[in-house]
Amino acid sequence: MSLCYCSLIRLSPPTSIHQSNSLWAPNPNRSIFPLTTECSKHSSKFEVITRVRQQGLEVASPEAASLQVPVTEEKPEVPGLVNGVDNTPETPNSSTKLKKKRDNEDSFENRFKLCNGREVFEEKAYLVGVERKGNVEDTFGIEESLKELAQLADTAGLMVVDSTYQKLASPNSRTYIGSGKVAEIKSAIHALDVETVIFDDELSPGQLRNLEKAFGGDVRVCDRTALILDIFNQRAATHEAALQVSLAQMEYQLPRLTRMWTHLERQAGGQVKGMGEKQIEVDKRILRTQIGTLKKELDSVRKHRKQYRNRRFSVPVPVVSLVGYTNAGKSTLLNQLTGANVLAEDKLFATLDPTTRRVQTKNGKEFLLTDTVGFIQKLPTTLVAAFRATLEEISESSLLVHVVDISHPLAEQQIDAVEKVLSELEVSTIPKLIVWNKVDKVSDPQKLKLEAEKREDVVCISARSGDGLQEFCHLVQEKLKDSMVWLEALVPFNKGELLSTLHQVGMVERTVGIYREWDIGQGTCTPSLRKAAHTNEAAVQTVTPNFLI
Ligand SMILES: Nc1nc2c(ncn2[C@@H]2O[C@H](COP(=O)(O)OP(=O)(O)OP(=O)(O)O)[C@@H](O)[C@H]2O)c(=O)[nH]1
Ligand SMILES: [Mg+2]
Repeated sequence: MSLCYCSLIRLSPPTSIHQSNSLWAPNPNRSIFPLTTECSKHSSKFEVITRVRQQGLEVASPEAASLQVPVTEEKPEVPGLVNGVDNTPETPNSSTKLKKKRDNEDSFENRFKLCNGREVFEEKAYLVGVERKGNVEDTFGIEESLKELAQLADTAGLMVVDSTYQKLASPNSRTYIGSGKVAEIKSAIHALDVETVIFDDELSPGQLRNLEKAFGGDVRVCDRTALILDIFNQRAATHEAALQVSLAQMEYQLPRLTRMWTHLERQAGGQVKGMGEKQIEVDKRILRTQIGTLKKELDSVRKHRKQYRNRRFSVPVPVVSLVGYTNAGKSTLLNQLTGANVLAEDKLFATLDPTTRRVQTKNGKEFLLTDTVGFIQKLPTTLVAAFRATLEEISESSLLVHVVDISHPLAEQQIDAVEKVLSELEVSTIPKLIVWNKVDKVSDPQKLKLEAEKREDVVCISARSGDGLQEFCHLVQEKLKDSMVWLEALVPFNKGELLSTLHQVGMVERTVGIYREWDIGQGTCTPSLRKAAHTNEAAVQTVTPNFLI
């Protein structure tokens, strides 16, 4: 695996978005001119940044005046160096320059921050979106979508300095946005010293290439998918998650390999046309081989996990999966109910790997509760599919608990986005319970609770304070009951301990006595129970409800 990684890094151009583990390291190809506190030369630039940093992200609408920041060609000051020794005389002018250089260095230092347990360079990012005219499917609205993109960028360790969008009937096939907008963004990003431009939708390989060309060589261009992949890459904690992310990144990278070899043609003055093309083919082949190796490794890791899961299923406790929009409070709920110590924080995609814990309710019943990766709008299903572990947990559940951050202004839209992913994953048939979480954050919790009561399968909770959790557990039991089948079980005298297991995993309506011998009447039990009785293997599975059938 490490071999794959190394060669992947070698393959990637320094400006590529998907460099494993070093994605947001400073771009080695560019000199970074961090903000200075001097307002003379860069006064307009300084104002823009402080406004953004003080008030959070502001979305510049197309109607709003575009950033009128003059494009100032900055040249790095190179003091006179002889044999590495600074021999520049200390004139008042040069001391100002030195001070400025020192300020720059300080500012550069300040841009390293701890993100997901690693020190990363906080690149400046500029966000771009497209509002599609008359598109009813864009329920989020462009400004909200860009705010969410800003949260994603923040989670990835970037500093968002500004954003903009354009209203279009459909995205431009060559550059996603119109040429006028490209020029406007180009001048803004150069004035703001932006290192990365992030687009809110997935860009085609051609669009990516054209935009990078238009903005200039040292500005990275990436899209929402690449950003999410980077967050996944930073946060993958288990071996399987790391493999999954690498695979998803390589598959994303494959069609986008083209641009990094164009420099060969440029260097050769266009005389060896096709040279880059051949190299691309070689690289694609290498990448495909790496993808194949990764898939094999993933298969073997999954086999191991499957064995573990099968062992888990030998104790037939129903599995309840928490699904929902990212940041809805799934992990907080798991932690509250089970005392698990899953990372729960106000960041997108805090959870990547499913965690399962046993929940013991007050009436002695048990179920397994699984926390899963959150969903997000505009999430390519192929990316969700990469998280097979999560999918397996979801598809093998007896019940899905859809956790909703009801205090979020776009709760309805988030619900729709989650439902869309669930239907794409073909798990819509699994019974569902809706949980309106974070009721402590809404202005009128009482009104909300009344509203929830009117609806079927909705319960209001605060995972943080614990409010409503008892009712939640009760409803989970009720919903699980719906998915059970009726059966009569005759428990042999010498297997009396099975009764307590039955009470744990099923809902025992009536116990009429314990029989001394096996006496299974026709039609009173499942064929598997009868078989078990005859072979005297009173395995629990044979007498549990249909979540095992
Ligand atoms: N006020 C309030 N905050 C909550 C509640 N539940 C969760 N939170 C907060 O919401 C944020 C996200 O919570 P998580 O539990 O990490 O959310 P998640 O759904 O697991 O998120 P992902 O793993 O990113 O998909 C954290 O800051 C929690 O403290 C709640 O009931 N009330
Ligand atoms: Mg979580």
